[in-house]
Amino acid sequence: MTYKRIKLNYEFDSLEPYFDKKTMEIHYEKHHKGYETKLNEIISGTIEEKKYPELIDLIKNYQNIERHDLKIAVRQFGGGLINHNFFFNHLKIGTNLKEGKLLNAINEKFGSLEEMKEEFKKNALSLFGSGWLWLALTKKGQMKIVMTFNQDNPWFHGFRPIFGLDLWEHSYYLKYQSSRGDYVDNFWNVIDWNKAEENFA
Ligand code: MN3
Repeated sequence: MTYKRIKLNYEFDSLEPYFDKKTMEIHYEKHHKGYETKLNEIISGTIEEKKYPELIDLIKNYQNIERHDLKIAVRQFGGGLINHNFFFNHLKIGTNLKEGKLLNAINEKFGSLEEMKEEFKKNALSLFGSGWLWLALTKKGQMKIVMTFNQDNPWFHGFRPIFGLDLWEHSYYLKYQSSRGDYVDNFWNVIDWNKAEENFA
């Protein structure tokens, strides 16, 4: 298997009570594993697998894949795999953003951290269907809230993500049902700001 899920460096119940154990377990062991399995099944033995052994390179070059079914698979399952690897890697309780370059950039763009959170939530609530919301940088280094549909991701579109939030119902419905806004509010309790700063740097 060429492309792999990250190993979680925390337990399924580590993000309680904000992200519940059952949701985390199903999310990682069923959904995330499904993207991993399906991508590897279809890409095994292809030229693309040899050419891009790193998932990030496969994702960045997805537009160049000629075989139609493979291109679709990379978009859906490759996208799902990299999105969840990125997302699960920046979850941790108890970090904060009190100073530093990321906070300065957020303040400059949005006015304050609170205003960024409000803007992020407004965007999250406006998503119709399934997708993701990201804080990302454009090629020119401008900070931007970016929405992507299905398992599309910022790399497809030339953005570099700082952090992302899964807005598929499978990521919150067991605990929050239709209250997506509460899920977004609680995301701020489990975001690992240290990882976000690393991603920004
Ligand atoms: Mn998901």
